[in-house]
Amino acid sequence: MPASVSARPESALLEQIKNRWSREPLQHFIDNRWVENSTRETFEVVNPATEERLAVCASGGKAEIDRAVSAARKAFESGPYRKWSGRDRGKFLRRLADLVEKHAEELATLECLNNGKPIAELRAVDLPMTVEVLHYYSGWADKVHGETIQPPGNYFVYTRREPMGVCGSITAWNFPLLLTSWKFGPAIAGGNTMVHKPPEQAPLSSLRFAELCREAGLPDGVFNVVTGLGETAGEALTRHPDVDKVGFTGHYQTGQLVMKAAAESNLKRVSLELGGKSPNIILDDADLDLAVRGTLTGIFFNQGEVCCAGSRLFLPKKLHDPFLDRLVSAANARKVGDPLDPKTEQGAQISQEQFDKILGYIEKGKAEGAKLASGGARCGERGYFVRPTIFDGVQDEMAIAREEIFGPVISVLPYESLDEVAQRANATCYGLGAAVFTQNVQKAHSLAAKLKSGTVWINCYNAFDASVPFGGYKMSGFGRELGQHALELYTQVKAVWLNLGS
Ligand code: TXE
Repeated sequence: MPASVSARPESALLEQIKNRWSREPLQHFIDNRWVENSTRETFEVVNPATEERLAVCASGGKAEIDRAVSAARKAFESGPYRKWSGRDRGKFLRRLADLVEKHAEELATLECLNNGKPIAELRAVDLPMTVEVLHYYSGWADKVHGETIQPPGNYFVYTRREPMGVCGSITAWNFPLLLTSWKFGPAIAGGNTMVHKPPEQAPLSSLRFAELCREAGLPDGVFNVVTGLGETAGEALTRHPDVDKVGFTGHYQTGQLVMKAAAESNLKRVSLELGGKSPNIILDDADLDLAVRGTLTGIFFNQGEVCCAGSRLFLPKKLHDPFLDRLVSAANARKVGDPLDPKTEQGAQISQEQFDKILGYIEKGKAEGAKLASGGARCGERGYFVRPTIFDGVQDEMAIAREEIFGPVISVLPYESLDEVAQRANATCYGLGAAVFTQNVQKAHSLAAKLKSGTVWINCYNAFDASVPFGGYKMSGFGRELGQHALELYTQVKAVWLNLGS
């Protein structure tokens, strides 16, 4: 990190990053070396804040996935990694955490240019949490073990917790580096090897991460990165007969394709972290300052491109006007713009496609009769910036209240009673996050129990830690990332029976 985290990234660093990644076309990182694509196919990576080309990446397909999977298989079955003890893997994860920390400013700047999110958030959230995740799983690596069981009869039984094998990982563009670490940490702690397909919109930090893995001493073939599109590289990975597991983050419809491909190939294990339409419920005794702050974080953090964004705000009639007044003035005061400016609070949306999608939902909201209380338009002339947008008077059946927008758009839904609000909050196909703001402990916990959601935040929003499981109910997916639970996705249990004689 630079001497002052309140400074812009240094211009020498910016130049160095731009020069390095604009060398074209980039290659895949397979078996600890840069590998050319088998065809001339490429895709462009754009800086969403300027709409300028940042890099040209190799568009990998079946041939590259085959090559990466065979490197990962070899490393898993017979490479030096096979001989690494859990403690060795833990030491490696610690070395990698230190290297990521050492290069944090470079990685934050690279991600800022590629993803468009504010440098301040990268320095405060994405990078520190990536380091924490690696440290956290370094601690688990030598604690993945089985149990002993004494069934009836003269037997001694023990279980072994073994790695899955070759694990595929397919991630989304909203937290490119951080999501990579969420899959990498438990996969390596569990003794697996990996083939990673980063999002085509933001693949650069994954490539740099792979280089750092090599520098930290990860043997050849253990972590491989193939850049490419979902329907080619992603599809080839999910259909590959020699991949044992795929961890996926993205849209629920893509999740369905991943499951289908897994089912039709080799029944590889699948875990899915998908979207949401998360309710944020304010009770009439809530601490208003806290609730407004939590609501802002819930919807506007990371430009609203968060799977658990609190996009449905349930407000009791009594609090409606004062709460909305505060929310609107705080939203209007948010600094939207240049992601490299450390004072910026909201950066650019990831792509033209996402930008159009969000503006399309805003038009739909207006057409369906919701009342625009703030925002509702692009910000500036260049770059994919959208003003923080608040819709009031939203009805449950409107598209903006039902569908995942994945942008800085919140719908205000008035309610009358607690029973009603719990039922309406749950009336969605999703179940990823939910929040309750109240000073009444009984109400808080009784609502928390009723909400069908993998996470419930009470008097906070978007609180995360490497040690706390995160994942979905219903169509928000299954399997838990982070915490001890994630190790279950990357290990399998073997029971060994020993006959002790009659
Ligand atoms: O997601 P996709 P996209 C939501 C959000 C957003 C929408 C579309 O609403 O507007 O999804 O975003 C890879 N087989 N979320 O199009 O397509 C793809 O290359 C295998 C919610 O980016 O799901 C990328 O690496 N892989 C979300 C990853 O899947 C395939 C985060 C995610 O892309 C594939 C992102 C296929 N057939 C978007 N097709 C969240 N829950 O956090 C695509 N991919």
